[in-house]
Amino acid sequence: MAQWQEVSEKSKLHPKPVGLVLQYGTAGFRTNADHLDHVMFRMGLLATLRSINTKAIIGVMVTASHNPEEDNGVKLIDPMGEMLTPAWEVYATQLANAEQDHLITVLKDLVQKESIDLTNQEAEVFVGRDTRSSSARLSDAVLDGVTALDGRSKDYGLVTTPQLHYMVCCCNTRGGYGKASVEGYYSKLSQAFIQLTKSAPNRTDDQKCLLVDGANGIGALKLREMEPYLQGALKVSLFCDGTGGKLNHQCGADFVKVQQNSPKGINRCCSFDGDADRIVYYYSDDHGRFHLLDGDKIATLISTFLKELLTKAGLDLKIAVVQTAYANGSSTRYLEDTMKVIVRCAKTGVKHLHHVAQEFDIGVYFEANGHGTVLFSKAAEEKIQQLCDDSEGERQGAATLLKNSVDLINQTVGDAISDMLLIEAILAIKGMTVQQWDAIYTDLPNRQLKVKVSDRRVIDTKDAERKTVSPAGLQEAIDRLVERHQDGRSFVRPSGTEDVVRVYSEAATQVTRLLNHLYLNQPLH
Ligand code: 16G
Ligand code: ZN
Repeated sequence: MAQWQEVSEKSKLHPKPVGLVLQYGTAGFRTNADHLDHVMFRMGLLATLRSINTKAIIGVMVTASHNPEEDNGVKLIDPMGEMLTPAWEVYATQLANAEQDHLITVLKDLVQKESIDLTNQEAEVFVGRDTRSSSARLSDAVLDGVTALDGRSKDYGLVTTPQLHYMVCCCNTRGGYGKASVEGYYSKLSQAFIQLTKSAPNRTDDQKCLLVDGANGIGALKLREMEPYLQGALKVSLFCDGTGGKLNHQCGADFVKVQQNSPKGINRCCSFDGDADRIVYYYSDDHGRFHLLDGDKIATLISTFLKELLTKAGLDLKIAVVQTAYANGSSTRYLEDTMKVIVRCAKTGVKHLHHVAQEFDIGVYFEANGHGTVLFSKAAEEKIQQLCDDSEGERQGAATLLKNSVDLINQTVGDAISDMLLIEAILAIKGMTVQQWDAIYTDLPNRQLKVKVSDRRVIDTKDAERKTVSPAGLQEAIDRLVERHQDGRSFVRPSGTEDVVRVYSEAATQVTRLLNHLYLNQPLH
């Protein structure tokens, strides 16, 4: 077929380095930008086939998120704005690793397995990219791949990852989710924010001002673009805005979370990551001590707010919080015991949390690292809308706040800009300072480290990564250590993005065994 001939010819312009093996990991492909040209071309091909297969628009985002500027990556977005379905991740890996003369065979195999009819089929792919210097040429390679299979493409250029998810969802729902343009995104979110904060008429200037660390990335650029739409309802002071520093270098959500340190000594502040799908908050207290409000604290604030509104509105909707094994034990305990909300644990990676959150009327999901959002079922959205129309007084007030929250939240994926606006609105409506928010519960002291091993795949886990099943004896050894510490908890899991094993542990205190031995006369072993 002429089509295969063209793909074969074009693929020679994007040659694969012989022997290079990459994997479609937790959030797509990620590695040094110099090794990705062939992967991008092939993901253009894959997205086109997926578009024919689903009869919908598919997104391709070029970014390596919080990783260093020298890296890059790519991930595909499925029709409703969610992550690519796992079966196709396998195809993505096969395609990326096919040697040059096998590429067409692998493609034909896929077409056959998925019964894709290539004759007279329309395909459309949306492409977006972050601010990395390599991103423009790499997204051109994606576009080449789409064209090679006669697909149509729309290049959104510089956008945040969540913005591209939003565009895909808007178009596939024929405008049902919003207008598929950056202006549409800014208007939808800003209007909802302005409406929400009308419920807090006495906001002080202090409450209206927020310091934002843009990780020297796309989030800074887009937030600046959005500011006029907010009409002064939020005054953002941006730093690490990409005008001087390097992407993600000593700034951004991952740096702040991992280093537990702020890029500057400051009051209420938040940090985005390199593609603006993560956010963490923090402040320094009077003694200059740094306080982090991570994804767990964010999930607590949001779920508390929503639960209170449900009660006021008299709406019987099932709300749950989805966390990962990294969630601080204090947050889980607070949510279950004090807030009385259902808490579920999912495997690391947004797609896993998203999936579990879909089981509830309202599913709030956040990873401790700040990636998360809220999902509302269709039925929940309809009930909220109905109550806005049919009720009055306090019930209607609560329903309207719920409705505006739905509009402000980007339900396709975690979105730093949308999350930030929601948090700012909640703090304003509840008249809460960042310190009061922080005091809702106190984190258990915890540590994380990564260990290089020769083969991380020897570690297999179960129970949402909280227990190991292999190698034999490892879980028993962890259990023996953990049971010696009050509120002790620890787990080991192979990373989905790096060739390392991650170790997490927490306990009620951080007093070392040596101190216990010296002062409390406890045995050292
Ligand atoms: C990816 C995930 C992030 C997860 C991290 C874990 C998405 C969009 N991103 O960055 O959510 O926390 O991987 O990395 O899903 P690890 O497996 O190396 O610990
Ligand atoms: Zn990210």
